[in-house]
Amino acid sequence: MRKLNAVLLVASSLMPLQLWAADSTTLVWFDKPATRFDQSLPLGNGRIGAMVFGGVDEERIVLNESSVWSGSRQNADRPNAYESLPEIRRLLLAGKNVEAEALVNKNFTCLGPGSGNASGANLPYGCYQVLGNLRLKFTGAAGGAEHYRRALDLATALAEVNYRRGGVSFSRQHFVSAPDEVFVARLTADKPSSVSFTVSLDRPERFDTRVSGPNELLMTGTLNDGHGGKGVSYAARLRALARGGAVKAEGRQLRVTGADDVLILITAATDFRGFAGRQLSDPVAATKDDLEKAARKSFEQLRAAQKADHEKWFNRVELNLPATASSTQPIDRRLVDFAQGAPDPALAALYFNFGRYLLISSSRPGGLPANLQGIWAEEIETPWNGDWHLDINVQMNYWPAEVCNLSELSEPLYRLIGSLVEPGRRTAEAYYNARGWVAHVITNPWGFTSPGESASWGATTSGSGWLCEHLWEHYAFTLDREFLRQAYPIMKESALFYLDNLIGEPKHHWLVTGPSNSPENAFRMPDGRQAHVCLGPTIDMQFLRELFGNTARASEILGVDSELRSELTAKRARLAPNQVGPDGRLQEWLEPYPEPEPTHRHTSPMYGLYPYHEITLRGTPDLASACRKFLNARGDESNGWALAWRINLWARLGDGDRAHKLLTRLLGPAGEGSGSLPNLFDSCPPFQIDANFGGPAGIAEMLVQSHTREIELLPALPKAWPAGSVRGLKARGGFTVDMVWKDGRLVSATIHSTGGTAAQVRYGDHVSKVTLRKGESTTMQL
Ligand code: FUC
Repeated sequence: MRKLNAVLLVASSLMPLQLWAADSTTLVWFDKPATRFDQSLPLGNGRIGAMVFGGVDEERIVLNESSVWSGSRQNADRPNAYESLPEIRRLLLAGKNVEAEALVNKNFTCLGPGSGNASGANLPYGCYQVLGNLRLKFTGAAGGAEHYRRALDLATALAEVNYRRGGVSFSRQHFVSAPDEVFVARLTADKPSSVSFTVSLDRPERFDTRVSGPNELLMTGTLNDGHGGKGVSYAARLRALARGGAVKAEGRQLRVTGADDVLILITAATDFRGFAGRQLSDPVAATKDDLEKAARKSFEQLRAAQKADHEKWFNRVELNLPATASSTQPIDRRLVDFAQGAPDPALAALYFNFGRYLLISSSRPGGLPANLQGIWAEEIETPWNGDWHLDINVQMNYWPAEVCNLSELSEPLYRLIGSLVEPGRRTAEAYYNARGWVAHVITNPWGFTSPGESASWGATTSGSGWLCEHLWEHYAFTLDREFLRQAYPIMKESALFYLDNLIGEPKHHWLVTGPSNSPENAFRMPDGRQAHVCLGPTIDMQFLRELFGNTARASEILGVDSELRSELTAKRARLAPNQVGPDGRLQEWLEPYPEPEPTHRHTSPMYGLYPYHEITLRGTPDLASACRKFLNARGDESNGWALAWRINLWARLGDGDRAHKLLTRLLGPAGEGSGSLPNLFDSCPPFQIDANFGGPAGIAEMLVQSHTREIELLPALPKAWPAGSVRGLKARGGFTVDMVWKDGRLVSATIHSTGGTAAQVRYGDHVSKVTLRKGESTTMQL
């Protein structure tokens, strides 16, 4: 691969800097310590997270554990809410949306107090919280630090801090190991007896740290369950293993003096016993057990196991884009230069790799899914409770998983979906007197499925249907029939819910949902008043065509439920169609209502273009053109995740340069607004990880698409990437795609089959058929 990389650099018209080629796409580095969370470097094993600041006088490392969630189960469903449903619907059918919305607010929201609002830390809804801070205060060396460098290697998941101070070179290496369930830091110096510091563990609240052994600290605490009782209990245990010098307890901290080098191990656990995680009852004992096991291994053994584990995922895909002079810089300056117009194609590859890295680090089979901040949070009250939002955000987190060959890492999302079925059935009954299950806009580890507390955003019913897309797409990529067999009942019950909730609208007698919303957007009624609650928003109709279609297809593949299949197929045909408004835009609602905010961040009616694919360039050119008009009117300025969605949308419209323009905007330094924070985390604002996944999914979508029963190569290659190569991207039907391109043209493509099916491969107007058995490959030279 290195060789290929070098060839590409020479081929590139951009200034080649071969030396930096590999690093510029896999290394995020700074020449100074972080003073803020959004400058620190993320590490994680899916469960334990760490953010490395790299201070020279004092180091702070923010620690996380994915199940540190306050709150607990609650019954937020309004009993007998369904009694209001006929009247809400009557008002909507009579065009009295404002009055219907008032009734939704009165009788059709969740039960409080404060369920699902943005400050759930001490409420039953709960909040994802920081585990704590590891603090090291260095003693001994004086003066300023020279040759400072703090780097995160995405390829091997290692964060390093190096500097020289008082004539001594200091070095720190950090990683979080999945195989050994441990955070590891090693502190070394090039002169004996030079490593001296105190070490402590703390948290903004609800913690007790004590010395639990000659070289050990134990921090424990119990979170608020929101009902005035005990919630999740956590434990974090640290051991400092010094070579040379001494480690001694000092109050509630440890003091290391005059060591040659020191190994710090931290284990963490909670007693969360919900839909995912380790199902422990004694986190204190678990941290002891994990620590004893890890401490029996050397640093080299721990690192070898962690590196091999990370590489197993990371090396499945490789994207090479040319490096330039800009690519050699620290990441904060690189972002600024790029925003000012300096070419740096390798930065897109770095961003792509960072997204894959973050998924590997925040979502592992058996664990909880990546939340609004992945697993990285420094707060007790994390923005939006660090939960799972179901009207784009958690879904976007998993957009890159299939195409980027990290299919198995979606398993936590499937667990979450499965966990919503039972509470979702209760919600379906309480509000809609319906069969099946429903989830609205937000959820948490406690099975929250009720509507949100305000009709303006909380009445959206697309959450559960949108989640089911991920079940089908996993099958579409992998052809894993056993997975489909397990997923089918969840899809079926979701479809049953919507079947029971379709009503005929009076004008065309189309079947529509209602009450519902076009996520978080408002419109004006003919009398000028503003409303959100409506019948049949376009997104609902699109995801229902998708859900009904996929469920019917699954029932056919599995040979079950033929009657239901007929019903789904018949009702699907009667759903309100996509409509083009008088101004040529794809319409967002049943009527071409004017909007108070024409550049609203959500692009919900684009759901049919991406992630679903009922609107395609060649299949429905008129609708594709209506999407283009819609997107032009929405504009290119928006929140982080909204920019990321637009990248995918323009890629589906075959406009690589527009997609690249939005990627450039997403990579722009965020400041107080949207874009990229110095450590490459996405700013919504504030920090929200969805665009870190949606952006890379968009990059993949620019390179290969497979939603039209064809594998399309380089469907949206921007002029900014004239040369490059990619290996390992996935296409639906069980294919892996490798490509090399030069001067903006495809040079060669290799298609590997893992599914043993036939495919049509397209490059521009050039179409060819390939039929491969499982394990076979074919290479096309152009
Ligand atoms: C959705 C978005 C907001 C924010 C929140 C977490 O509600 O509309 O912008 O991203 O999720």
